[in-house]
Amino acid sequence: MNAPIRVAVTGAAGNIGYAMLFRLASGDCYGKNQPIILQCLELTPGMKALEGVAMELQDSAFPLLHGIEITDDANVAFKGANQAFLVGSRPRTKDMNRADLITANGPIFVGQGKAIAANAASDVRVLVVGNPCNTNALIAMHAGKAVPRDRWHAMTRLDENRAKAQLAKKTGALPGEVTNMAIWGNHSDTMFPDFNNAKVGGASVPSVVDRAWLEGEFLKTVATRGKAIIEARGASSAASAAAAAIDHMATLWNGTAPGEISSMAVCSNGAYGVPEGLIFSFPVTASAGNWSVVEGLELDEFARARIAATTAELLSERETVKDLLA
Ligand code: NAX
Repeated sequence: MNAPIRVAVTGAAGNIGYAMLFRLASGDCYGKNQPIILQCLELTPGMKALEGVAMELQDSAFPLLHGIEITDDANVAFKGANQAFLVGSRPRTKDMNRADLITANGPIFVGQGKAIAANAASDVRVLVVGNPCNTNALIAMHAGKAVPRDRWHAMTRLDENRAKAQLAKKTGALPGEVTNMAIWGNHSDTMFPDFNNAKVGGASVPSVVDRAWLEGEFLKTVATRGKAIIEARGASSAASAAAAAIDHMATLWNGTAPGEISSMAVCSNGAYGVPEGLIFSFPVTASAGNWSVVEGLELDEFARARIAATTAELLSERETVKDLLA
């Protein structure tokens, strides 16, 4: 058995938090030999509910759960944290557009970025789930400058998983047979699920699926899936978002299999012409907590146009929050 790691989760009493904590505690992310100490952060009004979640975690008697701390103080939640899931943020209400949401949530990520830099373990890895996650991660990365830039991630794994599921459904394959399904860009409806470089049962996707469907219905279904879930369920994706967050951090922790590509929104180093410093979803490989962008993928004119559009959106989001970027 390894020594326990400290895992911070913000927004821990929310829907995604509730779906995620039990899977973290049961070993689904870091494996059955890796005990964890959960450090859960909530807003003060959410603390009562969080107490109840902590009681349920205790009652589950997970052998790998070596401790649960609950707090409304970010400095306490991130103390010694090796892994951090930044889920808590203000949800978008009917009267808000995307820019309003960005402005409302930005200050949360300034505070949390600073608290991570001041308190977390030297090997900390951070995944931002709270929306708009790419730009929130950008804000946190700037506020937490002492933490190397490659440690800050935003989540596009749910988009990757949704794309895999749609391709599996279309071809009759199992989801596990769909590989190398990379998402480019922003976690928004401008992101580009790169069907050209994806594979089903080892075959290139465009060689087995009609291109018109890929460019049309496939992209639309993946881009609007979150909305479709809200319409059907009356609430936004929670268990699938939690599953994707666990997938992302498990991939980073365990590494990608040889030849496997995954999607992570990470700080651009200029690869594929994406402006440096943007938190941008790239096709990556991972090993022992580190990642690298997969080089040399072919991008046709259609893909390049889609990537240009999602880049433009992220640049405009960066402009909206420029006063928060220290
Ligand atoms: P909930 O509203 O159920 O839960 C959010 C929780 O965060 C609440 O309990 C709230 O009290 C807490 N919170 C708010 N501000 C906080 C702060 N400053 N510090 C600590 N806790 C804070 O939302 P939920 O359904 O769990 O969604 C959470 C976030 O995930 C939202 O921003 C949502 O938009 C985003 N999502 C991101 C996805 C992605 O793929 N990146 C997909 C799913 C989801 O939409």
